[in-house]
Amino acid sequence: MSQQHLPSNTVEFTPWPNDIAHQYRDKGYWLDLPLTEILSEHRNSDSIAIVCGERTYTYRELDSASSLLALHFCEHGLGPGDTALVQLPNVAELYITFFALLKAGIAPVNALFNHQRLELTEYARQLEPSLLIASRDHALFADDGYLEELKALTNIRLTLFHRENLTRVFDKNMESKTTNSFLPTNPEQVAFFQLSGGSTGTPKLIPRTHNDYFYSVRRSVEICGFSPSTRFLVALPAAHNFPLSSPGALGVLFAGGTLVMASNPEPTRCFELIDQHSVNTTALVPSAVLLWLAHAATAREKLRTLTLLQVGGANFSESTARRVPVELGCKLQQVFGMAEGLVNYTRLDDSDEVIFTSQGRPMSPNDEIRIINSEGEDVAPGHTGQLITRGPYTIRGYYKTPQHNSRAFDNQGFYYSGDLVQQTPDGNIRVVGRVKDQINRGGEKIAAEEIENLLVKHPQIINAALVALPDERLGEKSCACLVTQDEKIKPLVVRKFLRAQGVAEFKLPDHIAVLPEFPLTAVGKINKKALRAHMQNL
Ligand code: AMP
Ligand code: DBH
Repeated sequence: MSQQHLPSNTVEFTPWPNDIAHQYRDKGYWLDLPLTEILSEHRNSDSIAIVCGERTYTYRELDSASSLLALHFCEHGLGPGDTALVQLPNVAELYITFFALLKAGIAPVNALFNHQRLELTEYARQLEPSLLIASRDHALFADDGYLEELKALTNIRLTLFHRENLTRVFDKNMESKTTNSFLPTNPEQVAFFQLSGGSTGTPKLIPRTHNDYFYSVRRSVEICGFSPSTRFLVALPAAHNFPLSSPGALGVLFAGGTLVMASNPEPTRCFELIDQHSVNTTALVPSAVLLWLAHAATAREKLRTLTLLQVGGANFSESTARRVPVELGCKLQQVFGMAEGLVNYTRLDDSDEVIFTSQGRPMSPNDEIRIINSEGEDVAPGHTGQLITRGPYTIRGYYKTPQHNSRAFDNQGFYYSGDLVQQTPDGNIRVVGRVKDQINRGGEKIAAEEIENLLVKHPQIINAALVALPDERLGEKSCACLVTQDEKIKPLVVRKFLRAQGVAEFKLPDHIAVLPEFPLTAVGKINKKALRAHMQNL
């Protein structure tokens, strides 16, 4: 499927075929409403939408602050066809900004707060944003050096900083004079970009339309039973697809509940927030669950109000899963999702067996999944194969990467997830491995090729292969295997070299090993399977 060529005030993406789009509309999945409608039902409510440190925002204030900010964008001549690069920590302003951009028809990418120069520059290169929204609390923006670099690379016309000019625009004491008469982009067009964990040299952007994303949020809310009484702790990086949409913050706001912001999943502070704000629901990655379990041994009473813990993003062992209700005193829901679309949930009324031993099943009746072998044939029931999928909220192509798209999607529009799964007779999915060249470091994904490309730029490094090694806490850690000119090359030097290239900290190799040569496959590629086995046996 080729990318659609559109008028200049729209953003490019690969559309669903017309007949399929019709079906999704007929079934009521696509409502042709913009994502801003997430706020519509509770727009005038004085109940609390967001608790962020000492500050709170009611629904009315959230709506009015985002309108003021949208107006500010419009006054600067920004609107449909424009894109924005946003990097904010876990603060209320992240959602205010998100809704403001949607209202003004500007399509943002929300970079994670731990992304560094390399990632941001790549997103900017691909998106050519007209607007930058960032935080001076991030080392990159502490002074204007990097900002100037970005400006030289792009056409950024407006820059707003958190707690500086961004916050002044919508100071919550200012009553909105606006009437919400903005024009978001057409609901079948791109609303914003999600980030892919990736498995290739360059990070990929995921265009999500209003129609598809809104459906995924509404359906998630239905499955997870979110309601006005949901009090959700945002502890994972807020821009990530899981805490944003499964049902995440957008689900909470759609349901009329309350968000409580935590800067990260560190248990001491999170337990206090849960206690103080009667939080009943949250979403974590498995490595954070382990920290919470350890902390709960002495502070369990702080979790009195917690009723539901969603866990996803990386492999979650059955033995840890079984500890959740016993030691944290709440229900467990497993979530297996991807920013490209498909999200699987165990259902709240599933048996313990399903909840503890599977990662759930697709949320939509129209999610099509196939589990295939390396020849592309469906495996026998219960056998292991790669999960491929298409459906009403799974993208048909990454942004502006035709070559990669021809590999990541087949001509039927199925997305190749790279995950190895099995399906149980009752239709639930177990994630058992992966074929994509990626390390899943406690839910943070590292594309091996991206780091290998950086490593071989070092004059002493002849060849590099990044592989996953098992880790008790994170599930996996990364190990950079190097063939070098100087076998005494110091790990410190290698890490410093990578850091100097501006790569996010979590992508720096945990281990570095120098080898005389790499095991090769029959065709002469690095045999990563053999390499991983070799490293594990050392
Ligand atoms: P991303 O590309 O960053 O959106 O990450 C999506 C990937 O995370 C999936 O394709 C899986 O590899 C992994 N993942 C997400 N949820 C789970 C889970 N519950 N169990 C195992 N792996 C998961
Ligand atoms: O890991 C993920 O990307 C993920 C996990 C759970 C996701 O995107 C989601 C739920 O929506």
